[in-house]
Order: sequence, then C-alpha cells, then structure tokens
Amino acid sequence: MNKYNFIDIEKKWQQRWRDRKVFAAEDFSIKSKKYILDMFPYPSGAGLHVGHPEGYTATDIIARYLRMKGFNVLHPMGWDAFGLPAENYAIKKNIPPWKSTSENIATFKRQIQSLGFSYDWDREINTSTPDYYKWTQRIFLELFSHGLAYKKKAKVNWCNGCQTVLANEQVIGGKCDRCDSVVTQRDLEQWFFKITDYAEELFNALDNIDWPESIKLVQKNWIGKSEGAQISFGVTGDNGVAVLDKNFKIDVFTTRPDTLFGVTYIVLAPEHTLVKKLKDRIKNWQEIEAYIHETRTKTDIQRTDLNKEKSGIKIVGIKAINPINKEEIPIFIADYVLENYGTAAIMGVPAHDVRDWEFSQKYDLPIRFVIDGGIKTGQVYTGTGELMNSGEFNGIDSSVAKLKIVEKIGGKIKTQYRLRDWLISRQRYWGAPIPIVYDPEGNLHPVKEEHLPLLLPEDVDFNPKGTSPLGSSEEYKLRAEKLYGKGWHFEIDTMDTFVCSSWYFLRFCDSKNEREFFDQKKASYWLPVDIYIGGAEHAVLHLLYSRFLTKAFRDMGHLKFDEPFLKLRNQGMILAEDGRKMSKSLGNVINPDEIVSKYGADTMRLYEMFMGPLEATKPWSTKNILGVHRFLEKIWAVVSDWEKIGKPSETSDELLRQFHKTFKRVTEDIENFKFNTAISTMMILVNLMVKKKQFSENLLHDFLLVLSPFAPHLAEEISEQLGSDEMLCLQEWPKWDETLTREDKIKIGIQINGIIKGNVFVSIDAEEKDVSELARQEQGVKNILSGKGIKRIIYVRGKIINFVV
Ligand code: ANZ
Repeated sequence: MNKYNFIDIEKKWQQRWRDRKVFAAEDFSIKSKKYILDMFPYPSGAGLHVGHPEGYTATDIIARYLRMKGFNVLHPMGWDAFGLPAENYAIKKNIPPWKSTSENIATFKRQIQSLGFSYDWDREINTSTPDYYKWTQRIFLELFSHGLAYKKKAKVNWCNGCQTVLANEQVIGGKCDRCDSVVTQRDLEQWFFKITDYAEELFNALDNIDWPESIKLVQKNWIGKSEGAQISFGVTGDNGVAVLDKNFKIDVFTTRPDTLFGVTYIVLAPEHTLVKKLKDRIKNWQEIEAYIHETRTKTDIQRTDLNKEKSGIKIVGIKAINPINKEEIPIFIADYVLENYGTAAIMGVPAHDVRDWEFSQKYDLPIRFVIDGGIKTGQVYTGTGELMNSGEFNGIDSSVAKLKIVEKIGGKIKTQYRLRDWLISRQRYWGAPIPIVYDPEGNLHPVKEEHLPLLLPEDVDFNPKGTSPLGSSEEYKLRAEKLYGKGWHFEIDTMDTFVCSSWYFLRFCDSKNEREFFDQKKASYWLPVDIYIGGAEHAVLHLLYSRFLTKAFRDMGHLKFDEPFLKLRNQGMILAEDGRKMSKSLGNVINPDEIVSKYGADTMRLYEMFMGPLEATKPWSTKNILGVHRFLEKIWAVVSDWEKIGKPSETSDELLRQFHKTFKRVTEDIENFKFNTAISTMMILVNLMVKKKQFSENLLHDFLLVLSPFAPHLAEEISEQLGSDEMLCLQEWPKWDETLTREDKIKIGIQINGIIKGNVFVSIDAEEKDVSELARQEQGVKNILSGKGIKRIIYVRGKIINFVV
C-alpha cells in the first residue's frame, strides 16, 4: 500500500457514494425506518464554522451506524435561507439577497460535502425558493382558516436596529437577539399565530419526550404555568356611593388565595379596560391619564424589573370591596401589573409578596400578616404556613385554606400561562410574503389557492424605513390589482423566518411534492424525527414553534402524532484555542476548509468527536488534532505493514478479546451519544494492534466496519485495498462474542480483620476456595498470617475476602 493520501481517497469515495446514491432513503421500504436530523443551517456569508460539523458528524455517525444495523435511514440536509443578514448585505453591498443567498448555499454545500456526510441530497430544501415557500404560505392560510392566525393591534417589541418588530422569544434581556439594540414598545397592527391555544399541551407533553432536562426546563419556564385562582372584587364609589353599574367587578388572578385576608389594596394595569370605563367617576383623571401615557413606552421587562423603584397612582373616586370580609380598599394603577398577564389586575398583599411590600412602603399602605412566619421578623414572608388574622380560616394550612377560601367566595380555580401568541409578521423584505390581500375598504382576504406561491417582488427598495420594503414595489401593486381588481393590495409584511423552519422537517419526507405539503403515506412512514441534534440556543424559538406547528398540523388533519422530535441532543459550543468564543473580531476563528485540506475530512470528523462529550463546551486544540491524525496514519500503517511482513497466521488471545471489547463498546457508545469514548476505545485497540501485530483479516475487517461511521473514507479505502468489493457502508454491523468481552480477571481486595492488606487477581468465576488459596499466597498477607490461626473467612463475591484472625 502507498502513503495515506487522504486528499485523493476522500475525493474518490465522496464521488462514489454520490454516483451510486448509496445514501438515498427509500420511501415505503419494508425495513424499519429511522429519521436522523440536524438543525439545518442558515447559510451565512462567513461559510461553515467548526461548530457546524460537530453536530453533523454526530448525526452522520448515527445514520451510518443505523443503516449498517439494517434500518432504512432518512438523513437530509437543507438551508434555512430567508433572513435578515442577506438583506442587510443587500443594503450594504447592493447585491440582491437571492444572489448572495445562492452563493452562500453553494459554499456551504461544498464545505459540507467535503466532509463526507451521508446526506440524501435529493431531498435538499431551500426555504427561500417558491417551491418551498408556497407551502409556508399554505400553512399560513390553513392556520388562518382555523382561527390560528390573526391580525391585531398590539403593543409589540420594536427593534430600531433591524427596523422591524420581534417576537417575545427574540428579545433577550430587553435587547434584540440579532443586533443587540435596546427593544422598545410600539402599538402596531401585526400578525400572530395562536400558540397560546396549545400552552397546556406544550407544557405537559414535555414530560413524554427524551430531551435534555435543561431544554425542557427552559421551555417550561417560558410557557410559565401558574396554578392559582380568579377572585372577583366588587367596586364602589367613595363614601359608599355606588358606581353606576352594580355589576362592575375587578377580577384578579392570584397564586395565593390563602392570603385574601391580607389584601390591603388592588392594582390595575394602567391599560385595564375598567380604568377608561370609569373615567367619569375618577376624580384625578388627568394624573391617571398622564401615567397611562408614560407606561406606554415601557417594555414588560422594564416594568417587571425587580430593581426598579415601584410607581403608581391611586385612583380617587372608587374603591374595591374584598369579597371575604367586605372591607373597602383603595385601587391603584401601577406599571408593575402587566396588561397581558392573568386578568391585568392584582390583589395587593404587602405582607407576603415582595413587589407588593415595596409598593406599600412607598405609598404607605397597611401591611397585614395573615400567614404565620412573617410577623416574627417584621419582613415580607413569601412562604406558606398556618393562617392567622383570617377569621374562620385561622390555623388552617395554606394548601388547604387556598381551596376553602376560593370555594367560600365563589372564586374560580385557574391555570395561567405566561406564553404569549407568536408574533410572525416582519417589516422586512427577505422572507415569505404573507398571503393576504386587502380590498379597497381595507378588509382582509386570503390570497386564492391558485395564486400561490405569492412571489416576492424584486423591484423593491431594501433600505429599511420602518415600513415594509414590499410597499415600495410597483410590480406588487399592479399584480394585486390585476388579480383582484382596482384598489386591492397585498399585505406587505413578510413572515418571520422561524415560520419557515418550524415545518421543514415535515417537508423532507417528500420535498419535491408539488401537490401537497407531503404525501400522507410518506409522512406516516418517516415521521416523527427519531433523533434530532442541534444547538441549545433554540430552546424557546425553533423548538417551541416546531412543537406548536406539529400539534396544529395534527389538529388540521395532516399528521397523526403529537411531538416532532422524539429524542433531542445538543452539541456543545466549540471555543477557540484561547478558550474564548470564536469570533471574526478576535481573529480566532478556525476555518474547516483549512483543516480538511491539511489533515483530511476523516481527521476533522474524528477530532471534533474526540474533543470531549458531545454536549460539553470545549476549546479547539491544534495539538490534539495532530494526535487524531496520527491515529489514522497508524491504522493505515498497520495494514501497509502486512504487505511487507505478510498477513499474520494467528490472532493473539489478548488482541482477540480487545477486538471484541471494542466492537461492543463502540456500539454502546454510539447508542449513547458517547462518541469520544468510542474513539478512545478504538485507539487502545489500534495501539495493541501495532504492538502485537497478530490479528486475522476477519477481525481487521470488522474493525473497519466499526471505524467506518467515524472515518468513512479511510475505512472504505483500506477495505477495498484488502480486496473487498462491497462498500462498508452497505455491509452489516459486526457482532461480538459476549464471553470474549468480559474482563477475564477481576481484582479482589484482601482484608485481615477488616483492614485492607493487599489485592489478588482471580478469574471472574473463581470459587471462594480458590480465592482464599491465592490470597493467602500473596506475600504481604502471607507474612501477617504466618503463625496465626484463621478463625473465619468472609468472602464477598467478586469484591473482598476478609480473614478474621
Ligand atoms: C396575591 C399574591 C399574594 C400573589 C402573595 C403572590 C404572592 P406567577 O407565578 O408569575 O403566575 N400577578 C397576577 N397578575 C399579574 C399581572 N398581570 N402583572 C403582574 N403581576 C401579576 O405569579 C402570579 C402572581 O403574580 C399573582 O399572585 C399576583 O400576585 C401577581 F403572597 O396575588 B399574587
């Protein structure tokens, strides 16, 4: 054999796999299926990052392994191709987004293909092409016709940097998750998907899927389930003068109905509808109105910031009546109570709620302890306990009192979710046009089926002006009039790119279908996804939206399952060699192309898996990559040596066992996503192969089979050079002999009177008699025991032998 020439070898095998379409997934096979998916990338101008191949290598190992185990595997790849960066690039460089996007896709594809991943490229998806976004638009229309897509004027997050609204999920700590600009509030008409209809199921079903606990927790917190009660307070005028309508009530949502006797005031969100309704009865209206105005500019995050000094205004002229003791209490408006949570009103319990405590300090409101535990310290007490100052409920525990109090006053037990509807419209260009058309009176209508895809116009001014660029297209205007009549015009907002990515995994089942989202039979064969790997940063965006869409699709009759991704794993971040995050500005970015051309794709794949546990954050190391490269060279050399010295005639016993142990361990490690330890096991074997040199060709062949998901090019090449004419990737995964995988000797601790004095190695099935015999011969033990009578021997099988003397 010649030198390990990875450049030629890798090119040759990639070509061969492609030409023979060996990784094409077969629809309707009688074989069992496995759907192995990566989070598809956004093809940025920067090209592939070393972080991408980490997850892709992991799924590729699994996909290749499962094919060899006899499964029909769907392992597709595509491009999440709409989005802001391409549009911003267009503004800066005057290159239209479709052009830069297709160039970036070409680069990404070349780079991904250079790594020898076993994707079924016939199913490739590009979300920015009309054959895909036609179906994204169809989804919009179906959601619309089922009442799950709607337009409303709402307070929304506005990013000045991106000049568009953002979904709540895209606002991180009050800033835009893309450009870091501070997000402000605006009142705008926007499109929403009604994800809140699914809040309960989205929350509960997390318990049934195999996802990292951390991701489930983030989603649970985001959905924010709160169990409490809705309690109605009466409203009256000052000095017992009734308000106009006796039925006026203030409903509050509380998680602590057990504190009802401790309520000393009520707070309404400044936007609460009752405030405007009672305008005529409010004596300090001007003050109230100014405060409402002031609140409008504040985001929910600013309003609920725990460090912010509380503010509010007392409403003069009306009072609330506590339903439990008929006490009249003041009503405030304050911005710490949010408009869009619960009932937009709270009962203030300063003794037992931190925010209320602060508020009461500022406005000098009475503090009444009603749960035992706080009064002793004179500080706010948020725990539970026995009730006090609560009439007939005194002495009862919070958990019981909660229910009893709600029952007594006719309140309602209520579960509240923090999740808000998904805001999907964007005032940007490079996204799927929203398929809605307006008549001259401004009424909205769905774009007709036969007019889909509603193509993105090209004659637009990309420069953001705070309104949608599509509004600047003359062609779009004329098109609407031509199709619908004079004065009609299309919606000019586009959809958030997260809409495109919330369903792409469904399309892979049948990505070329021109008549439907996908063929029903194909979908029921392939779906749901069995294993999904991607970054943890998608916890509440993509992963939540995809779950919602799957459930909505199910309820609209397109799918028969509940959850899209049965098993999810996250790859950890790869840091730069200096331990910092890789970034262009720090100049510490590693380019995968360089690694592939210097060491080869197999080294790159193996190295990324060898760096550490898949989910761990780990720094890049050029030294270690060399080590991995040498490991592959060693494998090559072992076989080359054979040519020189001849194939060995027999296998050493030690090597035989090591081979079988390796087959077993690598199999189990792949199943458990422990790729790094699978590789170290293979390294141990190869070292032994180099040292002992005595192993059969059959064993070598089986070793190449288990190596092949990790370093497929090298493994295939050696196998071919050894005379095999069938590709490894089409062969069966090797079996092992279980008895050969057992450790043949085990260590037994020797104790004298319970104190360890030495060790002895015995065969795994040794009897007490044999162990005792061997232990007594151990030199140190022999010396101590000499001349002493052994009273008793205690043997703990496989662990310890104790001589009592
Ligand atoms: C009285 C009370 C007493 C409360 C007590 C807590 C402790 P989570 O868990 O977040 O759901 N609340 C209700 N609606 C609100 C709104 N629109 N804006 C701001 N705060 C609101 O919290 C529920 C609690 O948050 C509710 O229970 C209410 O305060 C407050 F010792 O009612 B509580």
